[in-house]
Amino acid sequence: MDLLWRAQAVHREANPGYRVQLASLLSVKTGGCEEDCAYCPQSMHNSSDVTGRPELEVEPVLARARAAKEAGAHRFCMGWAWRDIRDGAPFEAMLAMVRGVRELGMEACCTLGLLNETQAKRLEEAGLHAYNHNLDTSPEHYDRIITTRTYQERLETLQRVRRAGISMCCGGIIGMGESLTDRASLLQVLASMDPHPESVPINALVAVEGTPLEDQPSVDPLELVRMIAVARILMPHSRVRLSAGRETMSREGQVLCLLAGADSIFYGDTLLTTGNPDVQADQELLALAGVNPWRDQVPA
Ligand code: SAM
Ligand code: DTB
Ligand code: SF4
Repeated sequence: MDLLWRAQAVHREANPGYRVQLASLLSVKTGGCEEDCAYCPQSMHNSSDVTGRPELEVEPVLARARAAKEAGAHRFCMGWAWRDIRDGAPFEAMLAMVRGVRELGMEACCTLGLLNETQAKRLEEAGLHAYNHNLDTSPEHYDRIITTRTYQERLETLQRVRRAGISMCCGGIIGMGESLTDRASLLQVLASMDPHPESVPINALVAVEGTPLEDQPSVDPLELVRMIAVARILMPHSRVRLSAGRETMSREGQVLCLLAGADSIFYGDTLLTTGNPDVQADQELLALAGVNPWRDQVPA
């Protein structure tokens, strides 16, 4: 109760006029990823890997963005299952998608894996608002989750994103066998960044069959509430996103997360490859909680 109270006090002071941002998510390039992230259904190291799905082209992606906007989304996030995106046709198509989303008057976010300096700069020039690149867990627990790339490589991409002037979306996942100290350690890394990441997604593991984490017990929603509350207290002005894991949560659990300081949700029937509450259920949830979606004009 004390934690919730403190988180709420911080949140109300730092973000007056309580509002929740609705972000829609679309997987543009699905599956076949070279990395071995133990949680991820899209890794080619996992038998869950979804193969044979063609990469989406610019027009269908923009049609989805338009539909998301009409349904009330404020931000459009696009995912690519890459270790690092190749220059050439895929990168050019991705830039066209970013420009198209911006022309619709939405915030554009994308997640493409590791980036080099030139790629970061070109993304900024195309008008990208935010780059999502999660640290996922603590530096101490990381090696048990991913072996094909290091924490340090992730941090370097984040630094390039910052230097290019793109806002940073960086968070993690709970429920991957980590200790409470690991959770604290991840939050410490994030909160030690200066400035803090503008956006901090907190995901509860979706344990997908065929991944090494398939048998992990499901996350107690109160654990998610705690993680969000501590993130809010440590990073008062960041947007804390209640991300994966909502589909199996009760409305009450989700309302507690909002109360603890979450001010964004993924909005739309799917995340990347797994489900999410449907749009109508979310509209009802927000109305019942008396929370207003973010409707402001997106800054140029
Ligand atoms: N390949 C890029 C990368 O890893 O940065 C972008 C896509 S990746 C799927 C985006 C994020 O989704 C991951 O960093 C992870 O935090 C989250 N994620 C993936 N699978 C998940 C799962 N089963 N449960 C919860 N979060 C998950
Ligand atoms: C983030 O932290 N969570 C989103 C977004 N960033 C890209 C992705 C969640 C993916 C959940 C598993 C899936 O649907 O494949
Ligand atoms: Fe999945 Fe991204 Fe890891 Fe690839 S890099 S396996 S898409 S989380």
